[in-house]
Amino acid sequence: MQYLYETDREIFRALKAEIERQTGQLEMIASENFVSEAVMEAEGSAFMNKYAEGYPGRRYYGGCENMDVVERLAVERLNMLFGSEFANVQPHSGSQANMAVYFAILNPGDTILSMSLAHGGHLSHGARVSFSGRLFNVVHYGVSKDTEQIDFDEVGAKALKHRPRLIVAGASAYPRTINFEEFKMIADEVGAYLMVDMAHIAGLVAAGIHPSPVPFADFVTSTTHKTLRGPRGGFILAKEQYARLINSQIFPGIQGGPLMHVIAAKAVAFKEALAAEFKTYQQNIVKNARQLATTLKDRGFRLVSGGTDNHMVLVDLTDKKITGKEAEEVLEMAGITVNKNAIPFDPQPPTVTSGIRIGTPAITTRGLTEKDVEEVANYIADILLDPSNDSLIRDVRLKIKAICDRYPLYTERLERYNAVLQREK
Ligand code: DSN
Repeated sequence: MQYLYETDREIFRALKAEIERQTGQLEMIASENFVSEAVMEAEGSAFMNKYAEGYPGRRYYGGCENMDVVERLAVERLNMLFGSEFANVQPHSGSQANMAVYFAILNPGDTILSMSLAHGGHLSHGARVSFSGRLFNVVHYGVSKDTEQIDFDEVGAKALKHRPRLIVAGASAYPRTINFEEFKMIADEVGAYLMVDMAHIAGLVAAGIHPSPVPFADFVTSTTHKTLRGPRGGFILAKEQYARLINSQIFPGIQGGPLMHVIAAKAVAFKEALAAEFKTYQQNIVKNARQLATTLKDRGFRLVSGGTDNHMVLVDLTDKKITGKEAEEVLEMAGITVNKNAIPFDPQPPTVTSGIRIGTPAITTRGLTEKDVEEVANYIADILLDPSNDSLIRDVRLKIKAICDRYPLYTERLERYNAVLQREK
């Protein structure tokens, strides 16, 4: 860190402050996680200097022999992890993975049937403000009012009525198991392709804790940095018959040079995910989320769909005297980071919301157990029920700090940063 410090103190200080923020509070944003030191080493490396447009063995630049090793390993490991026939590890993000699949099989104006953002879907599944909503004719399904789970009657009826060319399954704020087989049956009935965006649950799928979409979907897209605990990025899985089509849509279709340092870090994360401990880690994520749900319910909070099957809960705050936005802010003051989130049929606008989404992947990486989660959930409840109580917030902040000290993270890295600063004194 000496080099960064000497070259750019502003960035060094921001980096040090960020690692202190990440380690000194509880990260409970459902889509975030902490990568290993090995993943960070692979990404912060000389791999970032290399152009490698093309694919292993077929590059548009010389000097790619080490890039080929890296990308082949990433692809092999990913296929092993998910039992897939074909993988492309070049998408810079989940959105770009989705874009490549859309461009591979759709023409502008074609119809997509996907989950509404307001009911837990994702921007890149056809929200009007995203490229996907601007280029395609998008029809949405949602959850049923009674169960707050995906309404397959609605999915089936809309598929028959609108005859989409593509059905998209997958969500960013949905706490229940998704039945991919049912989606496949509907897609077959109307002759549509099925794409599953498993970004949130990829780690659970890899560990066999959530049913896999791979046997049912024509295309599976994902990010690498959520439950899967890799670097920020995306990938696409498909049947071998789509390999050339998908490859050409990523490059040269929508991307130029792949980020080889990120692909190296993805390869490391996939190796970690293939290890036996990863399954235990994923089981613990789900146990912790269930504990969070149980304690919050015991404290009088209503959860969307009544609970959770995965790594997150969605808390409905409509009967409490606090909005999602206020809840996010007050919990942050107490050292617990969550995000405001629309709940199905939310009367508030997306900038305010009536809900918060709370996830357990990152705290489980730190090592928190169900007992710790019960303690944290009680602090969350205390604060949300009495959000103007400043002394309570201060008190909880200290208790959260104590939990963080019990489960340290990136200790050596922090020591290195501090050592650099010490030399200044
Ligand atoms: N923005 C991510 C999330 O928080 O769920 C999805 O891409």
